[in-house]
Amino acid sequence: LIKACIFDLDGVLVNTAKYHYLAWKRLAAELGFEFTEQDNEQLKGVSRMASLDILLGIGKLNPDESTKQEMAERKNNWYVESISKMDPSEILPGALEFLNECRSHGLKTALGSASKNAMTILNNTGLTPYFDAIIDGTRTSSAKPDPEVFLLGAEELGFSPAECVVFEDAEAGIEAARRAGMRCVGIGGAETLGKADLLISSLEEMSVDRLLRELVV
Ligand code: B16
Ligand code: MG
Repeated sequence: LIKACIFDLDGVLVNTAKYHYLAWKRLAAELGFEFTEQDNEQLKGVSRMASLDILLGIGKLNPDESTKQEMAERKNNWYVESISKMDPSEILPGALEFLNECRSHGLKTALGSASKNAMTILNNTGLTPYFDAIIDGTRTSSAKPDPEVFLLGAEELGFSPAECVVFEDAEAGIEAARRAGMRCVGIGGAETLGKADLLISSLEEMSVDRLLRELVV
Protein backbone atom coordinates (compact mmCIF):
# COMPACT_ATOMS: atom_id res chain seq x y z
CA LEU A 1 0.00 0.00 0.00
CA ILE A 2 1.24 3.47 -0.84
CA LYS A 3 1.43 5.70 2.25
CA ALA A 4 3.93 8.40 1.28
CA CYS A 5 5.36 10.33 -1.65
CA ILE A 6 8.99 11.50 -1.66
CA PHE A 7 9.79 14.31 -4.07
CA ASP A 8 13.06 15.34 -5.65
CA LEU A 9 13.30 19.15 -5.85
CA ASP A 10 15.23 20.36 -8.88
CA GLY A 11 13.38 19.27 -12.04
CA VAL A 12 10.34 17.91 -10.21
CA LEU A 13 8.90 20.77 -8.12
CA VAL A 14 10.93 23.71 -9.48
CA ASN A 15 13.14 24.29 -12.49
CA THR A 16 16.39 25.28 -10.82
CA ALA A 17 18.34 23.30 -13.44
CA LYS A 18 18.53 26.47 -15.56
CA TYR A 19 20.27 28.35 -12.72
CA HIS A 20 22.69 25.48 -12.09
CA TYR A 21 23.44 25.47 -15.84
CA LEU A 22 24.10 29.22 -16.06
CA ALA A 23 26.44 29.11 -13.05
CA TRP A 24 28.41 26.09 -14.35
CA LYS A 25 28.59 27.69 -17.82
CA ARG A 26 30.00 30.88 -16.28
CA LEU A 27 32.63 28.89 -14.39
CA ALA A 28 33.60 27.01 -17.56
CA ALA A 29 33.88 30.33 -19.45
CA GLU A 30 36.20 31.71 -16.76
CA LEU A 31 38.28 28.54 -17.07
CA GLY A 32 38.42 28.96 -20.84
CA PHE A 33 36.11 26.31 -22.29
CA GLU A 34 32.54 25.85 -23.59
CA PHE A 35 29.87 24.09 -21.56
CA THR A 36 26.70 23.26 -23.50
CA GLU A 37 23.15 22.57 -22.39
CA GLN A 38 23.66 19.00 -23.54
CA ASP A 39 26.75 18.66 -21.30
CA ASN A 40 24.58 19.94 -18.46
CA GLU A 41 22.29 16.88 -18.72
CA GLN A 42 25.04 14.81 -17.07
CA LEU A 43 24.93 17.04 -13.97
CA LYS A 44 21.26 16.64 -13.15
CA GLY A 45 20.65 15.10 -9.73
CA VAL A 46 24.40 14.75 -9.18
CA SER A 47 26.06 16.35 -6.11
CA ARG A 48 28.01 19.63 -6.34
CA MET A 49 31.53 18.15 -6.18
CA ALA A 50 30.66 15.25 -8.51
CA SER A 51 29.22 17.83 -10.94
CA LEU A 52 32.47 19.82 -10.79
CA ASP A 53 34.48 16.67 -11.59
CA ILE A 54 32.31 16.04 -14.68
CA LEU A 55 32.72 19.69 -15.75
CA LEU A 56 36.50 19.59 -15.29
CA GLY A 57 36.58 16.35 -17.31
CA ILE A 58 34.86 18.15 -20.20
CA GLY A 59 37.43 20.98 -19.96
CA LYS A 60 40.28 18.46 -19.58
CA LEU A 61 41.50 20.19 -16.42
CA ASN A 62 42.87 18.53 -13.30
CA PRO A 63 43.28 21.11 -10.51
CA ASP A 64 44.28 20.27 -6.92
CA GLU A 65 41.73 19.78 -4.14
CA SER A 66 41.83 23.32 -2.71
CA THR A 67 41.43 24.87 -6.18
CA LYS A 68 38.44 22.57 -6.70
CA GLN A 69 36.88 23.74 -3.43
CA GLU A 70 37.34 27.35 -4.52
CA MET A 71 35.76 26.64 -7.94
CA ALA A 72 32.75 24.91 -6.38
CA GLU A 73 32.30 27.87 -4.04
CA ARG A 74 32.52 30.33 -6.92
CA LYS A 75 29.81 28.43 -8.81
CA ASN A 76 27.65 28.14 -5.72
CA ASN A 77 27.81 31.88 -5.00
CA TRP A 78 26.40 32.63 -8.47
CA TYR A 79 23.76 29.94 -8.04
CA VAL A 80 22.70 31.26 -4.62
CA GLU A 81 22.41 34.75 -6.12
CA SER A 82 19.90 33.37 -8.68
CA ILE A 83 17.80 31.32 -6.28
CA SER A 84 17.63 34.15 -3.76
CA LYS A 85 15.34 35.90 -6.27
CA MET A 86 12.98 32.94 -6.76
CA ASP A 87 9.28 33.24 -5.91
CA PRO A 88 6.17 30.99 -5.99
CA SER A 89 5.69 31.60 -9.75
CA GLU A 90 8.65 29.26 -10.34
CA ILE A 91 6.89 26.19 -8.95
CA LEU A 92 6.43 23.76 -11.86
CA PRO A 93 2.90 23.19 -13.27
CA GLY A 94 0.85 20.64 -11.35
CA ALA A 95 3.23 20.43 -8.38
CA LEU A 96 1.17 22.37 -5.81
CA GLU A 97 -2.06 20.72 -6.92
CA PHE A 98 -0.57 17.25 -6.54
CA LEU A 99 1.05 18.03 -3.15
CA ASN A 100 -2.31 19.31 -1.90
CA GLU A 101 -4.09 16.25 -3.25
CA CYS A 102 -1.62 13.88 -1.52
CA ARG A 103 -2.18 15.61 1.77
CA SER A 104 -5.96 15.66 1.47
CA HIS A 105 -5.90 11.89 0.77
CA GLY A 106 -3.83 11.33 3.92
CA LEU A 107 -0.60 10.50 2.11
CA LYS A 108 2.54 11.83 3.83
CA THR A 109 5.01 13.89 1.83
CA ALA A 110 8.79 14.26 2.04
CA LEU A 111 11.48 16.10 0.13
CA GLY A 112 14.51 14.06 -0.99
CA SER A 113 16.97 16.42 -2.65
CA ALA A 114 20.75 16.34 -3.20
CA SER A 115 20.92 20.11 -2.89
CA LYS A 116 22.52 21.88 0.05
CA ASN A 117 20.49 24.93 -0.98
CA ALA A 118 17.09 23.24 -0.81
CA MET A 119 15.82 25.26 2.19
CA THR A 120 16.43 28.58 0.40
CA ILE A 121 14.43 27.35 -2.60
CA LEU A 122 11.59 25.90 -0.49
CA ASN A 123 11.30 29.06 1.59
CA ASN A 124 11.41 31.45 -1.38
CA THR A 125 8.78 29.52 -3.31
CA GLY A 126 6.56 28.94 -0.26
CA LEU A 127 6.83 25.14 -0.54
CA THR A 128 8.18 24.45 2.97
CA PRO A 129 4.80 23.82 4.69
CA TYR A 130 3.88 21.09 2.18
CA PHE A 131 6.32 18.55 3.65
CA ASP A 132 6.16 16.26 6.67
CA ALA A 133 9.90 15.59 6.34
CA ILE A 134 12.68 17.42 4.52
CA ILE A 135 15.89 15.59 3.64
CA ASP A 136 18.45 17.59 1.64
CA GLY A 137 22.15 17.60 0.83
CA THR A 138 23.04 19.01 4.25
CA ARG A 139 21.70 15.85 5.91
CA THR A 140 23.23 13.10 3.77
CA SER A 141 26.75 11.80 3.40
CA SER A 142 26.31 9.80 0.18
CA ALA A 143 24.87 11.32 -2.98
CA LYS A 144 22.34 9.72 -5.36
CA PRO A 145 22.48 7.03 -6.81
CA ASP A 146 23.10 6.02 -3.20
CA PRO A 147 19.66 5.46 -1.61
CA GLU A 148 20.51 7.28 1.65
CA VAL A 149 18.40 10.40 1.00
CA PHE A 150 15.22 8.39 0.30
CA LEU A 151 15.78 5.86 3.11
CA LEU A 152 16.17 8.73 5.58
CA GLY A 153 12.93 10.25 4.27
CA ALA A 154 11.01 6.99 4.78
CA GLU A 155 12.49 6.56 8.24
CA GLU A 156 11.56 10.07 9.28
CA LEU A 157 7.98 9.57 8.03
CA GLY A 158 7.81 6.22 9.82
CA PHE A 159 7.12 4.06 6.75
CA SER A 160 8.87 1.14 5.09
CA PRO A 161 10.46 1.67 1.65
CA ALA A 162 7.71 -0.45 0.07
CA GLU A 163 5.14 2.09 1.29
CA CYS A 164 6.90 5.03 -0.42
CA VAL A 165 6.88 6.29 -3.99
CA VAL A 166 9.67 8.55 -5.28
CA PHE A 167 9.20 11.28 -7.91
CA GLU A 168 12.42 11.93 -9.84
CA ASP A 169 13.69 13.61 -13.01
CA ALA A 170 17.25 12.26 -13.02
CA GLU A 171 18.69 8.86 -13.84
CA ALA A 172 20.80 8.89 -10.64
CA GLY A 173 17.62 9.56 -8.66
CA ILE A 174 15.65 6.70 -10.23
CA GLU A 175 18.57 4.40 -9.47
CA ALA A 176 18.63 5.66 -5.85
CA ALA A 177 14.90 4.95 -5.48
CA ARG A 178 15.29 1.43 -6.85
CA ARG A 179 18.22 0.72 -4.52
CA ALA A 180 16.08 1.98 -1.63
CA GLY A 181 13.43 -0.58 -2.60
CA MET A 182 10.90 2.10 -3.50
CA ARG A 183 8.69 2.43 -6.53
CA CYS A 184 9.34 5.51 -8.63
CA VAL A 185 7.64 7.85 -11.03
CA GLY A 186 10.00 9.36 -13.60
CA ILE A 187 9.36 12.87 -14.85
CA GLY A 188 10.93 13.22 -18.28
CA GLY A 189 11.86 11.00 -21.22
CA ALA A 190 12.35 7.24 -21.56
CA GLU A 191 15.93 7.70 -22.89
CA THR A 192 17.20 8.54 -19.40
CA LEU A 193 14.37 7.41 -17.11
CA GLY A 194 13.53 4.06 -18.66
CA LYS A 195 13.92 2.27 -15.32
CA ALA A 196 11.06 4.18 -13.66
CA ASP A 197 7.87 2.23 -12.80
CA LEU A 198 5.75 4.94 -14.40
CA LEU A 199 6.78 7.75 -16.74
CA ILE A 200 5.06 11.14 -16.97
CA SER A 201 6.15 14.42 -18.53
CA SER A 202 5.01 16.67 -15.68
CA LEU A 203 3.13 16.49 -12.38
CA GLU A 204 0.16 17.98 -14.26
CA GLU A 205 -0.46 14.42 -15.46
CA MET A 206 -0.43 13.01 -11.95
CA SER A 207 -3.27 12.39 -9.51
CA VAL A 208 -3.58 10.27 -6.37
CA ASP A 209 -6.15 8.11 -8.19
CA ARG A 210 -3.77 7.42 -11.04
CA LEU A 211 -0.92 6.72 -8.64
CA LEU A 212 -2.90 4.16 -6.65
CA ARG A 213 -4.31 2.61 -9.83
CA GLU A 214 -1.09 2.30 -11.81
CA LEU A 215 1.43 1.52 -9.10
CA VAL A 216 -0.30 -1.41 -7.40
CA VAL A 217 1.90 -4.44 -6.92
P1 B16 B 1 23.76 22.16 -4.55
P2 B16 B 1 17.93 17.58 -6.75
C1 B16 B 1 20.39 18.49 -7.28
O1 B16 B 1 19.08 18.72 -6.82
C2 B16 B 1 20.55 19.07 -8.68
O2 B16 B 1 19.74 18.35 -9.61
C3 B16 B 1 21.99 18.97 -9.11
O3 B16 B 1 22.14 19.55 -10.40
C4 B16 B 1 22.88 19.68 -8.07
O4 B16 B 1 24.25 19.59 -8.43
C5 B16 B 1 22.64 19.06 -6.69
O5 B16 B 1 21.27 19.16 -6.37
C6 B16 B 1 23.46 19.74 -5.60
O6 B16 B 1 23.00 21.06 -5.45
O7 B16 B 1 24.98 22.58 -5.30
O8 B16 B 1 22.73 23.27 -4.43
O9 B16 B 1 24.07 21.52 -3.22
O10 B16 B 1 17.57 17.27 -8.18
O11 B16 B 1 18.49 16.39 -5.99
O12 B16 B 1 16.82 18.28 -6.01
MG1 MG C 1 16.26 16.49 -9.81
